[in-house]
Amino acid sequence: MIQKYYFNVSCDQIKSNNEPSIRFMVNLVLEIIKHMKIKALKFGISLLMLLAILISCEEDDNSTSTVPVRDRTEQQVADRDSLLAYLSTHYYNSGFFEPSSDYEYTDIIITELPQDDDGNYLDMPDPDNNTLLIDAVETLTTTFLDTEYEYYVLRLNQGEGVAPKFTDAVRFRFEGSIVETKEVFQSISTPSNLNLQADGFGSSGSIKAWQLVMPTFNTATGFTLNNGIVDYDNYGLGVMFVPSGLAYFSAIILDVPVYSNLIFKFELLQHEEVDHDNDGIPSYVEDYNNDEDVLDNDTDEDDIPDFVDFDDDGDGITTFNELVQATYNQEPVLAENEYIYSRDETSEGIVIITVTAQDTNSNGILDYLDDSVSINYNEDEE
Ligand SMILES: [Ca+2]
Ligand SMILES: [Ca+2]
Ligand SMILES: [Ca+2]
Ligand SMILES: [Ca+2]
Repeated sequence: MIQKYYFNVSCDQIKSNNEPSIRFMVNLVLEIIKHMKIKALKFGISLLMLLAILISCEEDDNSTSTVPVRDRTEQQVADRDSLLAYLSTHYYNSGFFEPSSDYEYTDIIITELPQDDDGNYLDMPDPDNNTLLIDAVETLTTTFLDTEYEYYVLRLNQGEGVAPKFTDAVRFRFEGSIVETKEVFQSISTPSNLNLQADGFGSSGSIKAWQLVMPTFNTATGFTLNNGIVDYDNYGLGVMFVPSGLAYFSAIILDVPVYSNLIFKFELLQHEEVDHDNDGIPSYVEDYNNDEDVLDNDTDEDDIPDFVDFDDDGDGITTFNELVQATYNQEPVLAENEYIYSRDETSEGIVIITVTAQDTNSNGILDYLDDSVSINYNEDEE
C-alpha cells in the first residue's frame, strides 16, 4: 500500500515539471534500450515499471482535469496559518521524556488546549509536565518547486548513529495524521523501509518533507535481539509538522483529502546508502549543485539526470569504468573521491571494494564528468 502511496506522489511531482520530465522519461527509455544487453533483466523490468508510471500519470490527468491545481504559493500562505494555529493551541507531554532513554513514537501525546463554553482557549494544564508545541518546535525553511516553505520539527531525540543522506533508504516506524481532521491515516509499527528518493523507474520515493527531515536526525547506534524482537538503541525520535506542499498537495492518496497539512511522529532506526544507477558514485554525490535535488544535475545535458545516468559525461565510457577499483580486507580510510562499492562479509573475513574517481589531466574535472578524457580502467578485466 505504501508503495502505491509514494508512487502517486512522484507522478504528481513529475507533472509539475511537465515537459522536461517527459523528455527525461523518453530519453531514459532510449538509454535503457541502448544498454539492455548489459543488464537485460534489471532494465527490462524497469522498462515495464516505467510504462506503468506513464499510464498511471495519464489516468490521473484525466480524472483531475476538471479541477485546476491550486497555486503553490497561495496554498502555502494558508497552510502556514493553519500549522501555526495548530502549534499554538496544542501541547505535548514533555515531562514524560527523560534524557538518555529510548522512547517510542506512541509515547508522544499531543493534546488540544481546553476551551470554555464559547470556544475560547484556556491555559495549558500542568505546565511543569506539558509544553505548548509552538514553544518547542524548530522552524525550518526550504524552496521546493519555486515556492518558499516553512515546516516544523519537534526533536525529542537526535539519535547517536548516522545521519542519512536525502537520497538514501531509511528504516523507520511512524504514525501519520491530518492536522485539519486530527485523524490518523497511516501508522507503521513494524520497522519498514522507505526510499527517500524515487528513481523514475519502479522505485517510489517519499514526500519531500521526509527527504528534508530525515537527514537532520541520526539512526540508532545498534540493536539487540530479544526473543526475535529487534530493540534499537539511541535512535532519532521526533515529530514533523508538514504543509501540504511538502506532502501530497493536490494528489488524492489513501484517505488523505487534497491540500492536507500532515503530522508525522517517527523513529529513524537505520539507513542504507543508495546508488540509484549503480555506477559507483552514491546518489547524494551526484547532486553537484548541493541543492538537495538530484533532478537538476545533468552533466551531459541528455535529459537524464546524473543520479540515474550511468555514463554521466556521455563520452561512451560508462562512469563505473572511468573509476579505479581497490580491494580491502579491513575497513578502509577512504581517500577523497573514493566510495565503497560493495561489502562482503564471509567466515573468511571481509572484502570491501571501493571505487575512486580520477582527474587524469588535472583540470579539476573528474574523468567521469569530463568528456575530453575517456579511459576505461576495467578494460583488461573484460
Ligand atoms: Ca550513482
Ligand atoms: Ca545525463
Ligand atoms: Ca551517474
Ligand atoms: Ca570521461
